[in-house]
Amino acid sequence: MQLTPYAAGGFGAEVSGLDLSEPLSADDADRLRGALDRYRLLVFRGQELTPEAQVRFARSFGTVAPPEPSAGLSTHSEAVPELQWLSYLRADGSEPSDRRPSQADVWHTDYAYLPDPAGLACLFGVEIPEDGPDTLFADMQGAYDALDPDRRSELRELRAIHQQRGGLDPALYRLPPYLGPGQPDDGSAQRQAAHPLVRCHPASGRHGLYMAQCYTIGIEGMAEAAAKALVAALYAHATQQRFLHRHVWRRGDLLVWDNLATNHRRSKPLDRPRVLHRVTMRRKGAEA
Ligand SMILES: O=C(O)CCC(=O)C(=O)O
Repeated sequence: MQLTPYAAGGFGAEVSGLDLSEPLSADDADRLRGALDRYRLLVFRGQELTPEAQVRFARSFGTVAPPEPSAGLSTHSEAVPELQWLSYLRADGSEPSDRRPSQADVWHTDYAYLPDPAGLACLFGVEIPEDGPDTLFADMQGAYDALDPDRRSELRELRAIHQQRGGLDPALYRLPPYLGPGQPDDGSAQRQAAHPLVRCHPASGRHGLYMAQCYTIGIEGMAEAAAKALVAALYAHATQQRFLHRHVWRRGDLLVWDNLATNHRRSKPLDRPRVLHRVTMRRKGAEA
């Protein structure tokens, strides 16, 4: 197994020399967990993975979390309920009727609106069109480190509030259909959680900005306008080119990322058939 870091700053690395359709050795699994804590994003190319093999691979990083309902995501099959299917087409194969951008088209960390969000996720490229969309990743630890020390201590005092159908500018995108057909909107599908705006990584001890354009609705104890301005300023900082990695998809790519340390988004809204398989995990041995 070989690791090639993408950047001098250590954000993202490509892993070669592993066939993930076969079970990982305990030694390789250990090295991959360590590499993910260090690089926050791992990319494997040229894999042939069944849904079962992807779930087995995901289990090397921790407990596989039950899928959460999200825009464009549906459970793959009853046989593999842990795996979600992220597609342009609807589950019945029809074209989407609402083509506005979705929450995946703005910067986010997955499921920030849950009290204990799954800390890790992996995506496998099954059907990949030419010309994207790509997936963009932002290094939220690198962005935090680059702030000046006073700013860092101020931010460490704050807690951000995240909501499932939220975001400081919800008009930007289409919200997912959280409710099933005929299910009354009694508010139960509207989940909310508060987390420190700066989270400390349980394995590396590094701090990172923890926020999501599509979920963060405010900062505890701060007026809405001030919270909006703060989150916008932090995004302007964290999404500078020097903190970004763009993944240009090929069929057979498998990506694993750490949601405590990164944000991600699609480079442009889906407008053509594309299928990714997705599994989310809770880190082994630590709270996510
Ligand atoms: O479709 C993509 O490129 C990104 C998917 C995404 O945002 C997610 O899986 O959370």
